[in-house]
Amino acid sequence: MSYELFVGDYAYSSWSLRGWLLFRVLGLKPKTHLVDFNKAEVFDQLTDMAPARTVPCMRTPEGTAIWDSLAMAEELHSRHPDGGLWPQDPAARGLGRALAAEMHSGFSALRSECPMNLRTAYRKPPLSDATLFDVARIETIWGHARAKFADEGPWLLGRYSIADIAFAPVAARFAGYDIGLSDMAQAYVDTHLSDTMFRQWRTMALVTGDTLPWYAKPFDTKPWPGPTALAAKAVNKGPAVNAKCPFTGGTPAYFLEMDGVIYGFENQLCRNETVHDPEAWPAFMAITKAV
Ligand SMILES: N[C@@H](CCC(=O)N[C@@H](CS)C(=O)NCC(=O)O)C(=O)O
Repeated sequence: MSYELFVGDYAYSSWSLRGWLLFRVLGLKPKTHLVDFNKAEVFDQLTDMAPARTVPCMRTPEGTAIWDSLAMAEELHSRHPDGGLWPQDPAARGLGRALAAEMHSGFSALRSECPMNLRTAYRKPPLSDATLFDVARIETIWGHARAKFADEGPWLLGRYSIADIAFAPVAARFAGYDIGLSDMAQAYVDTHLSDTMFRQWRTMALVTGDTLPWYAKPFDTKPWPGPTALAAKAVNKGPAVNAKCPFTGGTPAYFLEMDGVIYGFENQLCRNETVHDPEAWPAFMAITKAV
C-alpha cells in the first residue's frame, strides 16, 4: 500500500499546493485524487476519507486518514525524517516551525482578500489596510529568517523546507496580486516562481479543471510574473524525434513542437502541461538536449 493524497483544484486550492509539495520533496508518488471544486461540496467528495472535510488530506499506507496540511507535513516528516522536509539543525528547525505555524494560523486578511488564482495575475489592485498589515508582518518574519540563513541558500532556512512549502501559496498571492515588496521579499517570491515544483503545479493548474468565475476579481490583469516559458505548441501529428514518452516510456500519441522539432508523449495531459512551461519538466528537457 502506498500513500493516497486528495487535493482540490490546482489553480485555486492553496492548501492543496502545500500537500502536493510535501510528497514531491520526499520523492513519493501517492495515488492522487482530484476533488473538483466545480462539482459538489468538498466535504461530499471526501466521504471515503471521513472525518476529513477539507483538502488536502491523505491516507497513510496503514490506512490512517490525516487532514490539515500542517498535520500532514509533521507526520510525513516523522515518518521520513531524512527526507529533507525539516533540517536536522534544531535551531533552523525550530525557527522553521514557528514560521510555518504562523502562516498556518494567521494572515486571514491576505488569505480572504487575495485568494490564490494561478490562472490570473492582477495589476496593482487596491488592498485593504488589514491585508497590508499582514504583508508587513510576513516581510518581518521572512526578513528574520533570511538574515540568518541567506548564506546557505535562497529559501527561508537556506535549503528548502516545510517553511517554504507553507509560504508557497503566499508567494503565489504576492505575485498574482502585484503586491509591492522589499527586495528581500521579492527575491524570495521569485525563488518560488522559478522553482521547478511550483512551475509544475502551475502547468497542472492551467490545463486541469474549469476557470471558476467566483474566483475572478474586477481588476486589470497582467501576464503571470514568473519566468517566461519557452515557446511550445501542441501539434496534431508526428513523427516525433523521441521513440518513447519522456514521462511514461510509452509510445507517443500526442505531440508538441518546440524550435521546429516535434516531440511525442503517451498522454494528452502530460503533453498539455509541458506545452505551458517546458522547462518545468526536466524529463522532457532531457530529451530536447539529446536531439
Ligand atoms: N487548515 C487546513 C485548511 C484546508 C482548507 O480549508 N482547504 C480548502 C481548499 S483550499 C477546502 O477544502 N475548502 C472546502 C471547505 O471548506 O468546504 C489545511 O491546512 O489543510
